[in-house]
Amino acid sequence: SVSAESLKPSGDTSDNWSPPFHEKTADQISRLKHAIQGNFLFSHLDDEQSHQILGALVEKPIPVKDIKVISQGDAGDYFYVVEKGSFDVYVNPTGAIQPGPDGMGSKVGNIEAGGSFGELALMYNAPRAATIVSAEGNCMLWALDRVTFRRILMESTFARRRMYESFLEEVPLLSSLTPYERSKIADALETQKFPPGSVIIKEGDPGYSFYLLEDGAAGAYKGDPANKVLQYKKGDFFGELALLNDAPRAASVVATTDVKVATLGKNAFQRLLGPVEGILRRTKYHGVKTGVEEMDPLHRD
Ligand code: 1OR
Repeated sequence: SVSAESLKPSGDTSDNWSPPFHEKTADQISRLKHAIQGNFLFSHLDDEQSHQILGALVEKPIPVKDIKVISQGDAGDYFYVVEKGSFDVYVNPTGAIQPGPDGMGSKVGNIEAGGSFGELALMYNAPRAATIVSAEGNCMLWALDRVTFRRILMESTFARRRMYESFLEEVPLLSSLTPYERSKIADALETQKFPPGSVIIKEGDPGYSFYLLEDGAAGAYKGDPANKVLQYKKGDFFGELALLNDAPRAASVVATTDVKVATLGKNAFQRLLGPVEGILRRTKYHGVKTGVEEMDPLHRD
């Protein structure tokens, strides 16, 4: 049968490529499914793509602490998903790992079970941007080869990441984040569309998501719909208060035009927007009963 994949235009002209298939035990399959369950990188794949990825992943146990899985400066070969254990990320600002005790540079992060790493070199045909070292014993990784990564994940997941990266660069709230932090947010966003007049958030409801306005215009009101308190345009955010304060929605938000929003679930919001929580909390809604111009000007220019 002809797969959808082979009908898609791609850099490599049509060929007989099919992903490697590594037979797995029932136990491996269930562990693997559990490991990738919460990972946004796999949530936009169709059934065939998921099946191909599951088949192509190979188990890679990392039995002891301090094993270098990736060395900064090397060429990229595999993308990794963490099933068990955790890994530290080191970056040497001068480039590749240097000889000597400080050669790996300083620790800039940690990746835990359910997370993944090693995508950048494969996406951009670039040297490894960081060194990844096991932070404990008895870790388990799943590795995806470069070709399968490029043929399947690049056309779906990472095409989305790139699209959202350019939008997120223009969002004032996120301007203090590093590009890598914005990439992680891009992976976690879900797109939703609303026709004019539809209620995106209803006052009094519990809050499960945070919203970035990707396209169109929306307005917020409290109580009476005539009582408009805020106007939102592309790049603005809303829906943060209920999540920050664990409180019901403080206002309704209604689409003024056709609207496209990018949403983050509560967990992702807390995990990924931690660095801008201060800005979110300082966003004050003065005199919400009186006018659209009264939101803290800090976030309204
Ligand atoms: P890679 O293929 O370049 C190293 O191999 C991997 O480390 C990289 O893909 C990412 O998956 C992962 N900057 C660059 N790469 C990072 C970072 C990172 N964190 C994890 N990786 N930064 C840390 C941000 C918390 C920015 C440091 C300036």
